[in-house]
Amino acid sequence: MASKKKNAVRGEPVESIAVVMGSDSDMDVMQSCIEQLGEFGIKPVVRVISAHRTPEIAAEFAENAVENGIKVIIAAAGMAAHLAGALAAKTILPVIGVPLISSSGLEGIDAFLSTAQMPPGVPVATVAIGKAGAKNAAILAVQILALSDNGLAKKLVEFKKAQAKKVIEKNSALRSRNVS
Ligand code: RP5
Repeated sequence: MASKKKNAVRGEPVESIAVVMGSDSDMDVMQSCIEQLGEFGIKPVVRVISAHRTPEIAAEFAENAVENGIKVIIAAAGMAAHLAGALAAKTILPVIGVPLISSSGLEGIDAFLSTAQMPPGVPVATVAIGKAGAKNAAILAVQILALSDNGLAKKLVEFKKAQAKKVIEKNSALRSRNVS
């Protein structure tokens, strides 16, 4: 399993996916990302790191991510959300950005634009604002790992089947209640 490999340098167990968020106030939403990863059997590295309040730690985390066995970084932040971009600037790993709704009153559009509008040469794979994006970030990260992990690829196939089954069941339930 990708998430249980040993660190080649220190011989410690390492996790393949990092979930980094700008503040502990982001945890409510990012919990759904962590739970979604858990459904695929992945326990991520989880950190609170701020691009603005702890820029040196953000740079250090990204610079050491490859050596620490991380393969995909999920970065979530609200307001002027530069975390995903700041991490992407310092690593060759794929970075998935999750824009979050904060108390700014802009419903996450501020974070969405800050995360998505990266200059050419430093991509951030930006997902939807909030909980849907948090969940999709987990699935996208698993899809990236599944390119070289058959076990995860099989789990993704099952996930898609289960998802489709739920929709078909909801449609049947609706029809049995004679909703035209
Ligand atoms: C961002 O500012 C964080 O990601 C969070 O969404 C927002 C507000 O942070 P707190 O003031 O709640 O720590 O950097």
